[in-house]
Amino acid sequence: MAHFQIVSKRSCLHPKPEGLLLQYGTAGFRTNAKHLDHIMFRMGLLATLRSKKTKATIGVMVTASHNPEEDNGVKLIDPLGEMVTPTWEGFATKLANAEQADLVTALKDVIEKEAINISQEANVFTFYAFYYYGLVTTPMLHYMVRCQNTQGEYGEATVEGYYKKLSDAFFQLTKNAINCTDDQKHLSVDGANGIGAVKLREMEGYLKNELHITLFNDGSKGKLNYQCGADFVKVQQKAPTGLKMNPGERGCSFDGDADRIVYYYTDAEEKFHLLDGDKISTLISTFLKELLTQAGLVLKIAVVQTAYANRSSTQYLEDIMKVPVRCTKTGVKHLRHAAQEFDIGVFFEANGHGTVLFSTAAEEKIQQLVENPSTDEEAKRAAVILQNTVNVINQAVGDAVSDMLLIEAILAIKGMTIQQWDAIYTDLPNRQLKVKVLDRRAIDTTDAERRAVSPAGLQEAIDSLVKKHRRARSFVRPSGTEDVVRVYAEAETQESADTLAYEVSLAVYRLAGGVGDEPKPL
Ligand code: G16
Repeated sequence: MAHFQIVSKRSCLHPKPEGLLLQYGTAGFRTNAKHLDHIMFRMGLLATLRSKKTKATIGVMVTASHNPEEDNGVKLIDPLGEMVTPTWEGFATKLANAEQADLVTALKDVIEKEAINISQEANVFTFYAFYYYGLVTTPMLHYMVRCQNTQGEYGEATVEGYYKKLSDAFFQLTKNAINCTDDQKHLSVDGANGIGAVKLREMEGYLKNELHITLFNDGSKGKLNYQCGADFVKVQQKAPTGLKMNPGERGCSFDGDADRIVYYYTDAEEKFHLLDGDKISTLISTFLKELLTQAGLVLKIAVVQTAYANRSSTQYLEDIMKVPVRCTKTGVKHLRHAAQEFDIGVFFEANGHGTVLFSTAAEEKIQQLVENPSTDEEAKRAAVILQNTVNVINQAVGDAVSDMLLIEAILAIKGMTIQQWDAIYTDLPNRQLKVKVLDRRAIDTTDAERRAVSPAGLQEAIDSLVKKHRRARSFVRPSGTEDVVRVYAEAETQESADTLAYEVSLAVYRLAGGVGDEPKPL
């Protein structure tokens, strides 16, 4: 009982502002940092319980990720480096919203529901809980939690271990490069003024001569995610500020905590071309499928997307590549879940957040092929590349650095320029907007967020607006990381997509309790 008295006393040092209600959203709690003190304290408590329950290391990541500098956030990371389960997300919300006097009851409720034996498990948690890594990217923490809980089988649970594992696999892959000139080894990286820039600087030494990085927005000046970073580039469809690139050269942007990446280039006419998460998953799945064929391996490969995926990408994957495609709700935890149903599950959100999962059986089959002396030369080469691909990928979570190395390796191995990659299919023009409403929970959705079920009349309004445009599609959903409703529209022309996005925004504003100025045409 003494535990609870201590918790009660200490929690008074981190009081919950009365009446403040926060939800464990798409990726944890995310809001203005000044509202998060009590949340951080309470998530420390919950991580302790989760660790006792699982008898494993649990990660706690503090990050504002793609959000503005004044925001912050916290999320819990489960034993294999994945997001915490939905049940525990529910506990997190309950704990976060318990008034001061009810906190201990809320804690006891979790302990009871999950049958946690606090005294028996206390040592396990204490041992892991104070292992402090300092500043790392979100995916590095996910990676380390996984390494720790697999007793090092996944890799060494240190920053150096991470750099070494990824760079070694990258070197093995680039040995297969076709005529890779120094120019082709060059990449401009926008670090979003976040931790990814710092870590990439540290990692550069490990990459030696295989990748020449010019780093922009490295945090030495400029604000986190401000006019730069993957979210800015994807939503605004333009290059980040501060980045200097010649026409035709490759560039990429990380987000603030380096779990997302998007690529781009500018053509001779200075037109900006974005290669987002959909283009990335197409490149990766095509590469993997070709290797499986060369290796003679029969493994079920699929791509998981969300409603934001450009319809051209889905059609290309299904119709041309003959790769099954699944659609889930936004949030990598949902995509990951769907990806686990396949031997190889490539999951990417259009915003550049994603990775690839390999089942244990798939990894074993690849391994057997590599080790089998009777494997023919072509099959063996493909199997070795597959094995190194597994090693360069951070299967724990989407990881900008790991994704970047994989993409660079694929382009080098295929001898492919960014223009050739871009030409695989042509995106339908699209537009994303945000609408402020009184309470974004007024919007409820179904069918992997592709249809709105409330407020009444909204979906009907969207349906009739969509009909006015060619090859059009639109949906709305409440954000889980910002206090806004997101609107997505795509259509045959940019003008059409912009008009549709504006019209749907107006419908949201009028039917879902819009606040502030009415949306204006773009
Ligand atoms: C987080 C999630 C992503 C999600 C994004 C936006 O990204 O991890 O899965 O796509 O938020 O979510 P929403 O549209 O609900 O605001 P990050 O990079 O901020 O961790």
